[in-house]
Amino acid sequence: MANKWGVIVIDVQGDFTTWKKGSLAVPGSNEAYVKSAEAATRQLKDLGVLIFGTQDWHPPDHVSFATSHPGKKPFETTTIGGKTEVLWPPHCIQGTENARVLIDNNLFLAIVKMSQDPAVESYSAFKDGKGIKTEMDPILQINGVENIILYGIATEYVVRATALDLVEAGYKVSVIEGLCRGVTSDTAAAALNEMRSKGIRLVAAPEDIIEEVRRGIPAP
Ligand code: VGL
Ligand code: ZN
Repeated sequence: MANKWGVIVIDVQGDFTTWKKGSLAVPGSNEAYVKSAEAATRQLKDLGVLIFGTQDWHPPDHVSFATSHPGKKPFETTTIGGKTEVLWPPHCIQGTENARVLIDNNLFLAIVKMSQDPAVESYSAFKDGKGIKTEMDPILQINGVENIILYGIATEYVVRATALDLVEAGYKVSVIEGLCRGVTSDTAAAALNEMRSKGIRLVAAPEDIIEEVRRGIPAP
């Protein structure tokens, strides 16, 4: 049975939300947003879908933090490992309150922690910035999951990078747009277009896919 449905809830953590006054709060990430993502996750789990999550989990001196680059401010760019990268306010520091996943942790079969290497910027929950794979792929494989439903934060960073790596690895991926939040509307819209152009299916709302799961129709 290698055609099961799975969900990957991306980085719904305090530091990315306005609800928890996070250091890198993205627009529209209020309590109502988190509760709607949680409700959809519970509904999908009740239909038998396997639920996985990701958790940005940085050491305090992570290379993506502006504070690690004297003279640099958050949202400026710099070169890391030969690539131009955005610098962030410190966020999702291992073990801190706002690094917690805000969705009921009992819903998850597993939560994959990411971006733990202090020297490496990583936006994909599938592999890090050096190309080293996380445990995501083996976890999906051991559970026979092939059709993946993705949503969370941030649209143009971890949602985008993870979705692109998953399709490249042969998974079928559907992104629920209404349950994603981006850093800016322009970059989020561009990321959604890029995902669509690379074979990722975009659906507007959880209802659009819940009915399909209920009827047992495999993703296209
Ligand atoms: C993310 C910026 C920095 C994300 C993580 O989860 O999309 N964005 N770290
Ligand atoms: Zn991060």
